[in-house]
Amino acid sequence: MNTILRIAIQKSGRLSESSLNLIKECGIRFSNGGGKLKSSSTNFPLEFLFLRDDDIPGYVEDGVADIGIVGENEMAEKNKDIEVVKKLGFSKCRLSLAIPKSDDYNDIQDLDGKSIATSYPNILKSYLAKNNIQAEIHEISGSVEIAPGIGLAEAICDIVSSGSTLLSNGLKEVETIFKSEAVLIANKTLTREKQELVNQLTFRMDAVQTGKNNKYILLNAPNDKLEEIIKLLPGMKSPTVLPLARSGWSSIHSVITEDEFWERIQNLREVGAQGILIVPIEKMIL
Ligand code: PRT
Ligand code: ZN
Repeated sequence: MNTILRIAIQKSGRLSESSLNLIKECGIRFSNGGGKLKSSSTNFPLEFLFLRDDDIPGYVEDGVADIGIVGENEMAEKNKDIEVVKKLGFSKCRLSLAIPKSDDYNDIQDLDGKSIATSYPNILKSYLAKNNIQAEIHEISGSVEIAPGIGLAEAICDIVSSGSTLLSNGLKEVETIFKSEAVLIANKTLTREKQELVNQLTFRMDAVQTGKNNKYILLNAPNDKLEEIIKLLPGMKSPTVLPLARSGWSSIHSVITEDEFWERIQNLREVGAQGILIVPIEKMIL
């Protein structure tokens, strides 16, 4: 029988769309309409299970799913015996402690003896223990940000992204205790055949991610500036240099990372680059 890999994806929520987009960008076709619980790919041996994110680490540990996509926060909280295959770079957020805006705060000692509401009791417990803080943890499953306002707790520990939820609830962020992004997780006892499918999938994911982190750059420059420009654009091996129809000029093609992009463009203009074109890269294999 042909081996089929099972992936658990969040059914609906903040991880769903980006998870499915990543799989589509890997060239894997499937249908996920109609709120189905399961689906299969038509061109890759992959079966999808659509679940609540809270259940994904457990299902991957049990082998109901072979791999899954979850936030690192959920994975750390559930503390299952699973493997992180790779970080996926989306759904970035942090787990932070926050208190009412008007309360004084100097350091973590100020939370000693206080009550803290959270949906992440395990991560919070270990953070407090590491810092020798005794606090009463109230585990609640949602709307944590309203806890101080209704008198349930004096502080909260919750996921923060833009910070606007804290702000609109009269709270201020005082400590970041955990940083998170989406990760691909896997069962630790996959068969060799399934591991091979995971390798094929992560090879494609790497190509998509590397493509996103880089841009293709084309520019024109006078030949006497080529050396300086090449120093600024090392490229994958070295840049391509092609002569222009106009004598004394060349076209230079290379790859540039997203992080250093604006600084490099500035430097390139300063040394005489003209007609700079930047093109997105769909996939990049190093
Ligand atoms: O139904 P299911 O259990 O599957 O989903 P869920 O409601 O538990 O999770 P969901 O979809 O809200 O989030 C899934 C994952 O996305 C989380 O586990 C995090 O890893 C990640 N993530 C990224 C976030 C956020 N950003 C985020 N902003 N998860 C939650 N939030 C919430 C936070 O709880 C708070 O209420 O957004 C609010 C804060 O956002 P800002 O922008 O106002 O700071
Ligand atoms: Zn959840």
